[in-house]
Amino acid sequence: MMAFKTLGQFIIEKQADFPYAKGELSRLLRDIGIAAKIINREVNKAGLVDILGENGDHNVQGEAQKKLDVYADEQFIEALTRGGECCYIASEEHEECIEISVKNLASNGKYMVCMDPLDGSANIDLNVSVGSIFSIYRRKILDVPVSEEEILQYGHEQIAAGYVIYGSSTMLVYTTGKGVNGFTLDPSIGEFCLSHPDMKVPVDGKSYSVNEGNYLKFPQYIKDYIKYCQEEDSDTFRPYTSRYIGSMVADIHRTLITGGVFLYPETSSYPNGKLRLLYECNPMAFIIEQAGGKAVSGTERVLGIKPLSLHQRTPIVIGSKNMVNKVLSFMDKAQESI
Ligand code: P6P
Repeated sequence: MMAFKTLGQFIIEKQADFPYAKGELSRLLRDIGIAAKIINREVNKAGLVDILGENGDHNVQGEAQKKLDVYADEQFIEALTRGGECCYIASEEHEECIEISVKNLASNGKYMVCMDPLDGSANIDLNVSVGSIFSIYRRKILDVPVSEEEILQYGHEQIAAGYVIYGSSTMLVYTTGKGVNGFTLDPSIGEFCLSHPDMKVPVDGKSYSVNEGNYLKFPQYIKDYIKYCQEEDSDTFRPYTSRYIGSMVADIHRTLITGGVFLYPETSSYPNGKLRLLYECNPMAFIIEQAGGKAVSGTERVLGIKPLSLHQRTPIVIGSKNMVNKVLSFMDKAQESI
């Protein structure tokens, strides 16, 4: 039986990538892995334990909060607090940031985490894959109290980003800017083991992923692109397959592995797109770019968008480089015709 390298061994091994690292980032990634294992245990038995259904509360998005959402949020906050490397958390489940501070500033954590503790929550009761998404920034000034504008950094300033997908198996996929690696949880030993080293997005794909129920609300260039996907052309493997799970982590994970393009464009109901910049689009864009893919809002690179607020939304087109560029060519054509 091949002995897999565990997440912990891999993180320590890669610590050498950061000449000045004293282990803080390694410990922070370890803390996230611990929370993921605890959440995985509950997600896997959600159908059995009275943890499904709504707890009567609502989160800042006004969405009915599922108990598992709250549980996942609590587990990440607890693990990050206990680990001591993180001083500030922006979570989808909280309107304001959570400060984790100890008495003297000097011993506070140097890192800040943006997270969606359980993305795709509408699918929880349907037994469809859900996931956790995280994005890590480093503080730039250490001797002053942390504040919200410090976490509003460009996506290209991320130190690390990753997701956990709770699916047919549980995987943790992350990047620290030196490529993307995937780890599969081996329940028999309770460890994430390196199963997908150096992940790369195929430059082309044969599937597109978009909620076509919004078709009438899309801008014309997106409608034109969807029609392009459905045309018969064997040279470009069209018509493409349509695959949409409605859980961003699952849709992006498939795109990372098989290639393809995922789109959540602006619509008349979501003029700035639906997905959140800080804890959905930026981490996924960092991962996909590190794997050789591309992620744009339409008008600009996702990682180049200046965040102005914690729960800011952005449109997103992300995946195989050639397919994202094709979408952009439809946008350019539409703009020329104005
Ligand atoms: P729609 C889940 O609620 C989520 O935030 C993402 O995980 C997913 O990609 C998107 O919303 C689905 O949105 O409007 O297609 O149901």
